[in-house]
Amino acid sequence: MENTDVARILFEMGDLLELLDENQFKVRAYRQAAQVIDTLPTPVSELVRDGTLTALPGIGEGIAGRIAELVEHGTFEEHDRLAARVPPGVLELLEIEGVGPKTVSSVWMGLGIRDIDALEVACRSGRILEAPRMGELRARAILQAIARHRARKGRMLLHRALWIADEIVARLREVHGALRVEACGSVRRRLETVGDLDVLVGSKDPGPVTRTFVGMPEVASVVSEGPTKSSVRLKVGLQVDLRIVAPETFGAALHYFTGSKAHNIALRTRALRRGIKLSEYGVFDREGRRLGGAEEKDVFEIVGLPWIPPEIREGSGEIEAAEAGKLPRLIEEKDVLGDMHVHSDASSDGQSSLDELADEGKKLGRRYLAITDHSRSRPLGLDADALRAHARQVASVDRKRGGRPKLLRGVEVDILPDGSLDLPRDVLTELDWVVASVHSHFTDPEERMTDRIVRALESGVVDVLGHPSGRLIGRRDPYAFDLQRVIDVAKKRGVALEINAQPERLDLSDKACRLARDAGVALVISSDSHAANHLANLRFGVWAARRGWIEAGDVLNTRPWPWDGGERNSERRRIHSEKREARARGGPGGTEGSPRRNER
Ligand code: DGT
Ligand code: CA
Ligand code: CA
Ligand code: ZN
Repeated sequence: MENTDVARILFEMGDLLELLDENQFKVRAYRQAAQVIDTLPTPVSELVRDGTLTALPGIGEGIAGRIAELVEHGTFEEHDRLAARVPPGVLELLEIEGVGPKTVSSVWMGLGIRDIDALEVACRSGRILEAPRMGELRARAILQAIARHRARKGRMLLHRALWIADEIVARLREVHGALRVEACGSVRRRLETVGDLDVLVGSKDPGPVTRTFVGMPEVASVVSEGPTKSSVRLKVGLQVDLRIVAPETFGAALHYFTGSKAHNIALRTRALRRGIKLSEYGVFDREGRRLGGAEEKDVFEIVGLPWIPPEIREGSGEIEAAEAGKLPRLIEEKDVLGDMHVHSDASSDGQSSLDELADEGKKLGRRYLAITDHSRSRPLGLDADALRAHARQVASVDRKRGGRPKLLRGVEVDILPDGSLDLPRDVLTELDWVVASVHSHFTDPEERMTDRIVRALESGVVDVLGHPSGRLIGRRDPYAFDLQRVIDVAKKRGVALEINAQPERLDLSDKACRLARDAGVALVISSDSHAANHLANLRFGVWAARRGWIEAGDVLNTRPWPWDGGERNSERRRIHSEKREARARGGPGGTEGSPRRNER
């Protein structure tokens, strides 16, 4: 059992207990345990085996016993007993944003609402107003949240889908006669969520490939099975489409099934104008003679274009850019030298010590890590004195380790509802790096939220705006704010915008990255790690950046630290923004006149 599965069931325990109005201490205990397990760097099964579970913060004998039972049997007795008392549809109500256990329990017990459909009907008819603390505004908000819940259902976050895709690809590669195996579709384009997986195999002998595919242990049901095309539904709910093609058409099929559909149509149209026919079976001339198709690059070559990276194949100007020789040279993970948003166990939700973080960072080849724990408004966040002491600790660990990687003294300071910062200026200016983020009052109206962020950016002590939109993909929409204005102010003030690489944030999003790039704003890609094993998530931020046409030069943490000789805040930023302006005017690496600029 994966840590995330264990955590999910523990979180569910908290919900079940709360719905059934059980002891609040117990509710909290399960949730805390879930949180700890969720961000644990080691497999929980190891701790069970070693009997060291109770060494974890907040895990007592009782819960440790249940976790052991869970790891061994996939469930535990108390959970099953509670779950049997709550209809599954009621539990699903909790997935709707803004609907907590109190509301669920009152509409379930009070109005007999047992699933989302019934909740929707009650919101529309106004019957919901009979529930306590319910008004028309809230009912309307719930209806919107139900719509969002339905829209995302069935799409999986990229990181989970990619993990599953890698397993399937690895398994099929072992099949005799499977000469080429690749995952294509949205997962290859690194879209932030994935509808289904598309796996392509090049083989002359499809039988064994198909048999292996439909017989995988993850398969819940076989949707269809045929010599060139099969589909299965996995136990986790995801559908996987398999295509098997002859090796000589593999490249053409890889291109076709990578998509996107919009890109395919645009490229095919361009090919047709040149008398070339593109399809998943190959590249052909007017007389139907095969011109190529074994390799994906053949497809581009024959239509007279350079190879276009999958991440930007969205039919949003990439073909025109390729035509004009103005494809961006997309940033790669190896370009990113450091990580600028890392939490340690000094603030409440961090799990790893400075040494553990540094060890893992070193393993991943990072040259510097900014340690950015939370400020005082967050639960157990640091006040001015605690932050000063923590910064000294960071510096001392850094000295002890000889700066490999270099540990920077930073903070993630809250932007308070009025736009002021959660710590005094003098503490902030002593640090190497200041991330400022919104963590509260997400429902402020757009203008107030924008003013709030702008005020923080204008403080002169902020280096980067953390997770700028506040979204949690599929769970929480971005708060209402004027992104373009934030971009403009960030640009003017020389403050960077973060590309937060947490798989469920990806914030800035791909689209927002492209807007920011067009405006010449400096970007920073950060993992926002809460445990050492999160540091590797940086790659998800790199992919979001690539989807946003970002090049290494757009991203500050592709440079060795100290950047530009280590000037503090405003000065350092001025230099960066001058360079970027020069580039935007068409200097080296300039992009003036490229389609993405004309597009606006
Ligand atoms: P998803 O699964 O919703 O996350 O997104 P995709 O892009 O993986 O979409 P999917 O699985 O429906 O199809 C995989 C690829 O196959 C798609 O990216 C492009 C190609 N494709 C599918 N339908 C069409 C079509 O009608 N025309 C063209 N030209 N290509 C298509
Ligand atoms: Ca797909
Ligand atoms: Ca598909
Ligand atoms: Zn944050």
